[in-house]
Amino acid sequence: MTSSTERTNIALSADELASFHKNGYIGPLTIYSPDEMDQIWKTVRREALDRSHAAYPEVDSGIGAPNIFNYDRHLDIELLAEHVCNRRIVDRVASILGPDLLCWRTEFFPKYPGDEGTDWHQADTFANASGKPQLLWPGESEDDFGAGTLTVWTAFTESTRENGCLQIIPGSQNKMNYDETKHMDYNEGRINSEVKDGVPRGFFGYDYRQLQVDPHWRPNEEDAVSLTMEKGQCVIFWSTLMHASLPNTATGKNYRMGFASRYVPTKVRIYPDTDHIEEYGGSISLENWAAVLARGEDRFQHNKITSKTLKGTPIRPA
Ligand SMILES: O=C(O)CCC(=O)C(=O)O
Ligand SMILES: [Fe+2]
Repeated sequence: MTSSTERTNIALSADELASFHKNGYIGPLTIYSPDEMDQIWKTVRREALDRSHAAYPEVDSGIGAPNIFNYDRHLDIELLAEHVCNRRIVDRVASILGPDLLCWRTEFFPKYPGDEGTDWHQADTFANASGKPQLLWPGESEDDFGAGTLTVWTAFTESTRENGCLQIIPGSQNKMNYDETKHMDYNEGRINSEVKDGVPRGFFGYDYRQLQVDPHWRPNEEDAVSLTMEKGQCVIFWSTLMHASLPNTATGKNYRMGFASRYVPTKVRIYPDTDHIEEYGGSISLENWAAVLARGEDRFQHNKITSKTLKGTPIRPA
């Protein structure tokens, strides 16, 4: 296959794009074969234990705990830097956001047997936990409804209903049911303690219901779709789409590991007037943070961009 045919094949088709605009998500899409994914995850899992070059090395929390110290490991782990620039991902994201793309955040989302599901939520400015907008689209003021970010959630292990797959409500991306300027209080003791509409769920120590615009509203769970995925598949969705996950009710070693990469076009301002973030009971300095130009070029220069990992290896945009 020539590279030009491959490029045409990787972009979203007209039908896929139409479906994305209607439903707010597209997928599952295959990025890696299950064997390739196994190999990548095996290496990443081992390398993640070495935090000596991590952007936020303060606390050794391992990748068992979803918290801010596990943000942005693509900045020090080469395979993750390659993942966020993978053409199978970024060419599809470019079909939606345009050719010039920044990856501004990655996060591990593990669910181990016994873990609660993730609360239903939507994120637009990402002020949800930190209290301060983390994204500002051109022309958007801090209180407006903006466009959020595109999240590419890749199943690093198989993701099933039993081990806590992602759920979404198709078409819910254009109306925010949550007000990110409201406050949520963090309480570690809340983890694994609540059942919401019959499902054990929480938001990693927060209760996302605290942000509801209407405290009496309930998500329409009958409309929810459970996104089961083979390892190596991903789903692309607006962060403003209603999303959640099921609890992991499996036993033994059946954990699911999601890896979320978040993209915006280069015109967006990331972390405006912010030098640190406080979320999930921790605080990190953004001194080592930089966006990665994952595709195309940066004609705006609004944001700090790095072309190397924190270990000094080159990062090559697609
Ligand atoms: O994996 C999960 O449970 C939640 C993922 C999520 O909220 C996200 O990727 O934005
Ligand atoms: Fe989310």
